Amino acid sequence: MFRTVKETARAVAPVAKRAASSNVSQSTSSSSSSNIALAAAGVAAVTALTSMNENKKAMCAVEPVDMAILKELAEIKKVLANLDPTSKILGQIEAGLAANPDMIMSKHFDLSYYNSLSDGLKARLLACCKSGAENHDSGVGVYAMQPSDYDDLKPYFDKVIRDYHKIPNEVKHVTNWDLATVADRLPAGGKLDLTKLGLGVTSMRVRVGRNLASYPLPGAMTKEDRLNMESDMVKVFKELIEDPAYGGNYYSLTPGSPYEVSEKFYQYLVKSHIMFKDMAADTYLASAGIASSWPFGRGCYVSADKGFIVWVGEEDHLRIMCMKKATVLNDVFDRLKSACDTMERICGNFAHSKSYGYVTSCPTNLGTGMRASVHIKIPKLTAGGSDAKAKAVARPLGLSIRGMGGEHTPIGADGTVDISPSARLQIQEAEIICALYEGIKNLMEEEKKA
Ligand code: ADP
Ligand code: CIR
Repeated sequence: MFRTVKETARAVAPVAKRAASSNVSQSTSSSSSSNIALAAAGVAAVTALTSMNENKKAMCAVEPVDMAILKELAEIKKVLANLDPTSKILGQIEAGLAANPDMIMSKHFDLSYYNSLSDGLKARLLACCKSGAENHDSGVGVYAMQPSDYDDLKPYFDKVIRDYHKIPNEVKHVTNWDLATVADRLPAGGKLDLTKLGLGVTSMRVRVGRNLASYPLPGAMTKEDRLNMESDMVKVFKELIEDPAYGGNYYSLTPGSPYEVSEKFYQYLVKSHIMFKDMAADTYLASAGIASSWPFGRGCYVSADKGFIVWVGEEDHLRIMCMKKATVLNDVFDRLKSACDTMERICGNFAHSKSYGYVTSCPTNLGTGMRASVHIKIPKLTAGGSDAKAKAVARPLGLSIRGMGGEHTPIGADGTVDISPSARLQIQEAEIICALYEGIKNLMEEEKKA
């Protein structure tokens, strides 16, 4: 083993050296495939070196470490890190795998597939992988940049998607909102009534992520794209505002927009769970380019009764949602279906993939793009202020636990959490809302037992 590693390091060292010097002497924007291959060889050399170094104590009885190679390769590593962006990101992906072997992006990044691509597709793949390359604590680490990325880079994305969504075979996603098709899972009368589970008025929300086929996905949008898309959406919202079934207002964060709101009002909207948080603070979204040009092109439409909301310019072009403090889940689900139909009629078809359903920036949201959640109190499962036990109990029930302000926020001091079915892909919309109802029932039983 030691000999093999060392031999590898020896074999690739001259190649890596050439990579370093050839890149240094060339323009920094060079990304020719030969440079990439050389840089990749450099990265391999560094990996071999690292492994060799780690093993040196155990192996020194066999043969001492060659300090000259060690020094030489450390220098190459430094040069590679400052080379053209292509070499840099390949090195970051490699380092990401070492730092976090479970990260889905780097786990499935296959250099031979990458090398088989055209220069254009290579650049597109690396752009998708940038977030995980720069944030080694990512769980997924990859965001699509164009609606067509999932299909054009299918050999890579299919592995990522099947791994995250735990789909062993070919993905076959079907869109179906019709609750009549899941009648066997509904209580008699078809109502998903939370009072039957012992709950009172509950804060419920169902959202879907949607993207317009005519723009790049948020990670690749220019400031101009963002402003143009917001203008297109303002035309759509004007139609809704004139419709008595919707009414309401559009609130923009774009400086100078006729719909611009004050910082104070924006904070009120965030606190009221109506508007999204400052994305620039999210390092995953920032690395992906999704948070770029903040706050330009960002805003939200709110219906007159505040129950129907559309976010513009967050992780997806649109997040369309219905919210209500009520007792029957069907209310928000049925209203969202009808509102999505209205939106799609006005906006034109949303970006869609034959294999993966509705296209979203993050592969975790593909398919339905739907998250259906309620805020419920589980003080025993969250005793001591930690959500660890609640998460451990919720996972096998197919539920995710989030904080009161959404993802990556703390749970309520009184033990209130946000719960939602985790599945988004190869599950139908109608099944998700049933899964939420069943999940609430199961989690409350666990709370009683705790
Ligand atoms: P998303 O659900 O779109 O993935 P987040 O988890 O960040 O994004 O949540 C977005 C906002 O929606 C947050 O302010 C969160 O508190 C709010 N929210 C989510 N579910 C509910 C709910 N059932 N009731 C009230 N607010 C909710
Ligand atoms: C990660 O990989 O951990 C982040 N990119 C977040 C992934 C979760 N998905 C999401 O927020 N839509």
